Parts: sequence; structure tokens; C-alpha cells
Amino acid sequence: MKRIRGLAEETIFAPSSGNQKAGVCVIRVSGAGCRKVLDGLVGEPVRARQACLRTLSNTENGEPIDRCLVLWFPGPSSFTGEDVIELHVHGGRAVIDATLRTLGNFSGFRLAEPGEFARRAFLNGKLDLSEVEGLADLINAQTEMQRKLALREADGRVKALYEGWRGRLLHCLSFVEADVDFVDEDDVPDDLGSTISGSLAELLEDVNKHCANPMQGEVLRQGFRVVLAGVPNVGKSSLLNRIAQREAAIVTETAGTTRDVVEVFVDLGGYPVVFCDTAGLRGTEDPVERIGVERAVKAVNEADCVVWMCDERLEWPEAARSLTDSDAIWIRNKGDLGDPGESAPQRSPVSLVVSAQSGEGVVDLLALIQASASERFELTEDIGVVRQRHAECVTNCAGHLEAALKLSGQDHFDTELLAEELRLAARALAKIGGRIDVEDILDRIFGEFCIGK
Ligand SMILES: Nc1nc2c(ncn2[C@@H]2O[C@H](COP(=O)(O)OP(=O)(O)OP(=O)(O)O)[C@@H](O)[C@H]2O)c(=O)[nH]1
Ligand SMILES: [Mg+2]
Repeated sequence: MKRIRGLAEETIFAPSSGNQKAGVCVIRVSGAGCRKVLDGLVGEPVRARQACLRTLSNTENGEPIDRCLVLWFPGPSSFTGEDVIELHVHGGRAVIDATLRTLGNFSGFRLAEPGEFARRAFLNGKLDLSEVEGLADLINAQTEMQRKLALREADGRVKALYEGWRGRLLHCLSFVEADVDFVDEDDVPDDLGSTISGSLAELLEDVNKHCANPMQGEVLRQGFRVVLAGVPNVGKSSLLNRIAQREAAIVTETAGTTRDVVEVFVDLGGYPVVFCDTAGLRGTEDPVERIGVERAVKAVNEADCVVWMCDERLEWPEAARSLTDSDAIWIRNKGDLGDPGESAPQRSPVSLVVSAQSGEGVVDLLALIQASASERFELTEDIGVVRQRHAECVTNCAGHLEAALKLSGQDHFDTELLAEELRLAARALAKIGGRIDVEDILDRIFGEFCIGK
């Protein structure tokens, strides 16, 4: 277990329950100075890990600040691993300010930086990096599905999976290292290759299966991107506004109104969905509109789901046809104007008629999109790779595992080389939990937190 270096000198404190006016505000204190708070600010003794109702008093003039609940967690059995106190004060601005001011008067005390409590928990071996990332996700989760995914990281399921794989690798490595170091010992199997290749093949299969639905977690974190695309004037921006229930995008009768991609975040049955309105697709001489069309094409290509909006009254340009995707949802807008009839220049594979103006069919469209998102995010037993950072480590591990498997299958191989591949595969997994090579990523990860966590 890592011990903190130098940090314990400073006791940190911060409100941990957000900045809104509320009934209660939890102010957390962590560090060796906690006992000063118990003696000076709280006064009366408190029992460890039990909520005690106490009066906080200003250390300068002895005046009472608030009557509040005090929770005392002596280290190392605390969130950070250090001594921790939680003060559940009344959530008014003046109470919070007076409490923070008094805490700041203790020598060696300072306001915590964002993520500093979690950083201390990590440095004290209370959490591994995947759990820290899960905690950040849990705090940032805006929808039910994001919460579920974050909990899988925060409660240690991601950690358990990768640590389990690492354990299997280290087990194989122990045979190889035994072969290298003690070739004459009895308990080292003669046929090293065949002993470990079965285990390595099984592990590689598990790793590859796990990577089969890559970045599911990343998509869930960023949101399922639904791009509204089609020729100009079909009503893409009107539909976006109808879904957002506000005037998010400009709507006019002029074809070619939208240029930039306009994004709106929606919680669709627990799934985080980002709807993107785009410029109407058409060939154009206008340089600004051309950039808009390029952005629209890019958005379509990067979309998780494309809603192709058409209007059979309008010509469907060749450029747009080449982009069409059989998995996309095809809709015809302006249903309130009636069917264009057989006289329309073309018939597209429309599965739904909607009207951005009256709202007709929009609920059905949202249900189709939700079904598509739920198919994509089905949270199975194997949680898949949840972060880009993890994906890089797992891919790296798989590469070394493959190399090791190949070596172990040969009649004659260099055991040193095999051991090195196994070590590198295990290192790649160790990186996920932050056992090694963490210095360069710590600031980025803890920077995701707000103050007080
Ligand atoms: N009757 C009717 N008119 C609509 C409907 N949806 C949009 N319109 C009208 O169609 C025109 C174009 O609407 P927009 O939402 O700007 O169309 P767009 O596809 O975003 O157009 P571009 O940004 O130019 O690509 C506006 O005059 C809207 O009021 C609808 O469902 N019914
Ligand atoms: Mg528009």
C-alpha cells in the first residue's frame, strides 16, 4: 500500500455537498489536524463513527456558530485513509462561511483543491484509479444508465475484472520464472509451453470478448449521438426544437439556414442522448454553407444513430444518397401537410411520418431512438471497456498476450522472452488501477472532480 508523501502535513477542508442553498451542508475535513477541530471547534467529545449532535464554536471569541451533527472517522478507516471529520451544518451561506473561516484559522489547514480527498484516498491505497474514475463518473452522472455504469466502476467491479486477469497472468509468469531460475526443481513442469498455453489462450479469449463492444462506456459517458440529417428545409431544426422543448436552433423558411452543428442533451428513458441538428445536405457555391455541409457529413459519419429526414416534395441529392445507412431511421416530416402523393418526385424508405409543427409522431420517433440506444447500451455481465484510457491498456495487454501465446506454442522458445511478454501484459493491466506509471495521468483524472470530493 502506498503512503502519502508530505501531504499529511496539511489538513484540508471543503464543503462536500454542493454550493446550492440547502437544508444541510456537509463540510469534510481530512488530515492529522482533525483532532484540533474536535478539541477547538466541537469542544465536547464525540464517539468514532457515530453521529453526535454538537455546538460548533468560533475559536476566536467562543461564540456559537451552529448546532450540527459531527461524524468522526479516525484513520485509517476513513474515505481518505487519514483522520476525517464530517460536519453536517445548516446549509445557509453565512453558516457555511463562518465554519470555513474558523477551520481556516487552524494552523496547517487549507481549503481542499478539486478532487483532493479522492487523490489522498488513492495515494493511501483506499481506491484504485478505476474506482476513482468511477467516483468521478458517479458524481457527473446525469441519467440512470450513466449512474449504473459509474457504479460498476466505483464499486470495484472493473478493478476486480482486471485484477483477476492480472492474477492469471502472474500465475503463468510464475511458472516461466521458475523455469528460468530453477531449472532443476521438481515442481516446475517439464513441458512449460503446453502448461501455460491453455491458460494464456483462455485469457486471450476473455480479453478479446471483453473488447468486442469497445467504448460502450465512453459512448454512455459522452452521450448517444443522434444526428438529424437531410436536405435543406425539411424541418431538422424545427424537430430539434420540438425535442428540446425550446428554441435551440434557428428556424426560417430559407433553405440553408443551419450552418453549425447544434447539440441538445436529452435524458431519454435513462439514456444520455445528444441530438445534433445539422446543415441541410446539398451542393452549394456558398463557402460558409459548404463548411456547414462538411460538418454535417462528418457528424453523420460519427453518429451512433442517424435520423434521415425527407420530404418527398424535394429532390434528394446524390451526395446525400451515398451517405445513407440501412440502420438509420427514416422519417418524413411535415405530416400535417398531408401525403405528397404519387406526384412526388421520389419515394424514400420512410418508416415514420412526423410533424415538427404539431408534434405528431415525435413520441414514436423518440421510442425508436430509445430502443436503438438500449440495444447499444445493454449492460451485460461483462461490462466491456468503459474508458478510452482502459481500452489502450487492454489492447496493449492483448498484444503482449498474443505474442506470449505464440512463443509458448513453439517447440523451442526463449523463456526470458516469454517472461518479458507476460510481464509487459501484466504491466498494461496494472496501469489501469494506477499501480504503475501514474504520475502523468493523475492531474487529468483528479481534475474531473469538483471541490469537496
Ligand atoms: N407545416 C410544417 N412546416 C414545417 C414543419 N417543420 C418545419 N416546418 C417549416 O419548414 C421550414 C424549414 O424549417 P427548418 O426547421 O428551418 O428546416 P431545416 O431542415 O432545419 O432547414 P436548413 O437548416 O435550411 O437545412 C420553416 O418554415 C418551418 O416552419 C412541419 O412539421 N410542418
Ligand atoms: Mg436547420
